[in-house]
Amino acid sequence: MSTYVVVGLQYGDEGKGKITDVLSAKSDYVVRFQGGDNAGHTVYVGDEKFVLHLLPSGVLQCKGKCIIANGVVVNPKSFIREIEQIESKGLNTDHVFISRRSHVIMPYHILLDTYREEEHGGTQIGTTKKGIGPCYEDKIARVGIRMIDLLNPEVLREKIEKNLKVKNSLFEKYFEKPGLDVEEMYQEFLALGEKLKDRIVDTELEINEAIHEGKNILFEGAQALMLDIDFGTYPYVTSSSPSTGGVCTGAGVPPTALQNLIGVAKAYTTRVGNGPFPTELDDELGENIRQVGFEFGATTGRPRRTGWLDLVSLKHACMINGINNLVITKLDVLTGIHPLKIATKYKTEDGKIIDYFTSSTTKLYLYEPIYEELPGWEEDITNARTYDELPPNAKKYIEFIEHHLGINVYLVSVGPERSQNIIRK
Ligand code: 2SA
Ligand code: GDP
Ligand code: MG
Repeated sequence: MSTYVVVGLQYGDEGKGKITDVLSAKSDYVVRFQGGDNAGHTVYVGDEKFVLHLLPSGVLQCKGKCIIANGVVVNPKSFIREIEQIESKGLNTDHVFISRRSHVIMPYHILLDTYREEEHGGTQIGTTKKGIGPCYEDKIARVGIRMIDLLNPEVLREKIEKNLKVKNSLFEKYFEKPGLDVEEMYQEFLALGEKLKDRIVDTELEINEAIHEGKNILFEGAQALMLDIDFGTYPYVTSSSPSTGGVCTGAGVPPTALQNLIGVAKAYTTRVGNGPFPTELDDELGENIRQVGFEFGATTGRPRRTGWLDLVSLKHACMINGINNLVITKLDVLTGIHPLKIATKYKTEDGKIIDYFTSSTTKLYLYEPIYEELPGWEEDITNARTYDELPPNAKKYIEFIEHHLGINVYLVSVGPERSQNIIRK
């Protein structure tokens, strides 16, 4: 058996989609275990660009099965749209399945997410407005609708009725917006269930059987550790556990089955949405990185905030995830920048120097990063395919990260295309 877990170590958009695509060529299974269609995973195959939101990025290369496991929140309409998009490019999607236990993102979740984000005086998280938070809320409150419920007309109607009673009252009385119609929603979701019924299965059985048969399984994370509901910059986080630990509950897999824990980090940092970002570059250089790295949300198109690499948060992310292999992406974007800065410590508001990540989000806004400076390089590195083809200062940059974290960097990505990788032995 070989299991691989690919997770983001920063605030998302590290290039997990590209890495998953590369690794999935050898996978029998690719499994999404958390998040939903808030994710945007971009894969370039030649001149063709694919942006996957809900489907595992492995759908493009994996010859085996692609699974949306129980921990994912599923918008069935997005699922169908994405399947149709992929099929329109001539790819087969018969190997894509959804867990019977996955929770369904309903129209009222999307509205609630949107109204809250737009509420005057509310806490603007800067969500993707895909209904992710409200859907996970209902799951935990035990009033959610699961994929299996779409296949049972009586249960579906009852659950929609009960939910709309509460949600419509909130929409009408609190948000002063119109309520939603039970019958219309029931008919729509019953039809969606009918359309998807052959894909709705007990994915935990499939996955565990595959583990016992010694298959290659890749678990693909969405978002990242700094957006983790527990270990991220709460409340500016997503509502799931994008950590390696999230695989166990999100796919029904025992911890003992997880072997290769691969953490993906950009050579710098980006964040989309609100919340603290100690190494943010709110200047011309930050704008330059945004343009060169094409840092715009893959789902919403929002400009991503940019900044220096932050090893304090990266160390935290590696610790929680137990990362044993690192991937550094977008090293090419740093070409031509002198000097390069990497934060290794923070100075707290009362002058203390610390090298660990804080649980106090309010204090984090007051912390100042302490940087180490490294020399940059001028050479175009996008055609490098072996580590030795990198300029000495690019190697120094990689080795600085490696030594600081004590974790091997086994892949360096130097461009968005599938082949633009340096794999170190
Ligand atoms: P949500 O919608 O409830 O999950 O939002 C909560 C926070 O999580 C952040 N978040 C993301 N951050 C980076 N990338 C994500 N996916 C898209 C992409 C984002 C986009 O690949 O670019 O297109 O804007 C993603 N999804 C959620 C979000 O910004 C909030 O900070
Ligand atoms: P994900 O959410 O982690 O899958 O990342 P996204 O797809 O949202 O964002 C990463 C962006 O960087 C995408 O546009 C990728 O095509 C691009 N990308 C990935 N790796 C590299 C790289 O090494 N260099 C450059 N220049 N772009 C990259
Ligand atoms: Mg993304």
